Amino acid sequence: MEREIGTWFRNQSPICLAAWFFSLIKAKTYTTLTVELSIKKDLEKKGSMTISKREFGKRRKELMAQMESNSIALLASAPPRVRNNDAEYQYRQNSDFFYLTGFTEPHALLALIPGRRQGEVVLFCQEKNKEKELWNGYLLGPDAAIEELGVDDAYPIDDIDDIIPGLIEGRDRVYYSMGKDDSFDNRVMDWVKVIRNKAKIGPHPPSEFQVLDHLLHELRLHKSPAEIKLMEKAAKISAEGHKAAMAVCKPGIMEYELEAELHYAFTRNGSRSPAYVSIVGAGDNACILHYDANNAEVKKGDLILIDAGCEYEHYASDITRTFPASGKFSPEQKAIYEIVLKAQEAAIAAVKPGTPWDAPHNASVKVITQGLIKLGLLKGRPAQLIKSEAYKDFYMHRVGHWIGMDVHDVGDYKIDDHWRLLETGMVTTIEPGIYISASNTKVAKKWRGIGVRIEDDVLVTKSGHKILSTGIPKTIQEIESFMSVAH
Ligand SMILES: [Mn+2]
Repeated sequence: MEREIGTWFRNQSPICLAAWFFSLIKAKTYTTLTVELSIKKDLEKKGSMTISKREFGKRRKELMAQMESNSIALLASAPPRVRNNDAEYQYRQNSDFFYLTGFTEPHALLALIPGRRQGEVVLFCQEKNKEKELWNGYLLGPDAAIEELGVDDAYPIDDIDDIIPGLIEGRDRVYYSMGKDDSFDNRVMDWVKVIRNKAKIGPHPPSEFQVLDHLLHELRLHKSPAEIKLMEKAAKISAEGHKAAMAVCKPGIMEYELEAELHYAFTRNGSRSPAYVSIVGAGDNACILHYDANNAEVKKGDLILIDAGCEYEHYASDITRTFPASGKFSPEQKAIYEIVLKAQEAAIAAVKPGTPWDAPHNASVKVITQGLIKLGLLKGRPAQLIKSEAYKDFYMHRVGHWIGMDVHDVGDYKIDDHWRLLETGMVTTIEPGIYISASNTKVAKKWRGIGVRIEDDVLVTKSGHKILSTGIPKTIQEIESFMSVAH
């Protein structure tokens, strides 16, 4: 491919090359124009959005209010992860730890000790160190942490083994995230051993260990107004990415070139990372649910499925759009797309306080089953096909998941074996799909290689719901007219 382009260049006259180059610039200016207008608006609000120190404090108070008396909770920051040899992955704080501290540095630990007279909130973090800071950047240090993060006490992380057994000592119960990180599990046990070894001379070691997750994750499941604002902002940035990719898409472009448009929009708007690995699947790749190779060429007649969302200030967005490579849906693609869109509308309509978690899913299953019968892709009566789960040949996943700081956010879906009821402040994705693989010989050839998913982030509100991910073409008419203007 590269060699072919090289030859092509050498064979062109200078005038011809200049014209070609000019046409490139013109195309680029034109396609990004509509997108850029709204990006600019975003940039004006740069840096103005975060969670307040007060809210982090409120979260700690709420968690401590639910802990058993005479207990301690320990939360560790995320460990840095090696990518290969000396190179590390971009650091991302542990969501639970960040939720309670707002602190983004590694090598830190938070202890919550309700009722402790000398201070209930104790942080351990790296000390200020001129040499380290010269190599790796600014460190907050324990002294400034007290003021900046609003904790009661802060100590150097290097002193933790000397200090923390004394904080655990005399407490009946230790809450921590058990069984997720071997090295942290071992450290907690080491601290307990120190107390046990001294037990003969007085202090008693804790007798109960409890998983912290449940209490904390129930808090995280219910989003505050400030969190919702950040999620809306994340979705807004992602929308710019989706529009940019849609605008430049044409047969011959590579999937990773579309991915680049997404990530360019994310980063230039202040998102430092996608919330998950972006999926850009053209043609049959759209039928692979977790496709992320993103290295195939977009062919004429393909549908492109993009499932991508940025993370903004530790909050995720998760959006999927499916559109035709050439800007025009074929009749078969249209027929499948209409069903998925109707299913998404029905599922979103089912999102309101008091309805069970699976109501939106069931609504989507009903519409998809009926739609597939109408097209002759399923045969039988709707009620019976739903019962036998015949739709699963085409729609094999659930309609959505909680979303928040994690793209698949924390929080139980069932309480006592029953689907829980939706409550104001919860946010879920709604993402039905139909996937007909190119190798599916059970259906007529014209249907094969069509994969469609449409996904938005939906907040449960008092009066029903609010879609957080707006402003991206979604109906067939919206997509076709957006792409015809862009091309
Ligand atoms: Mn999703």
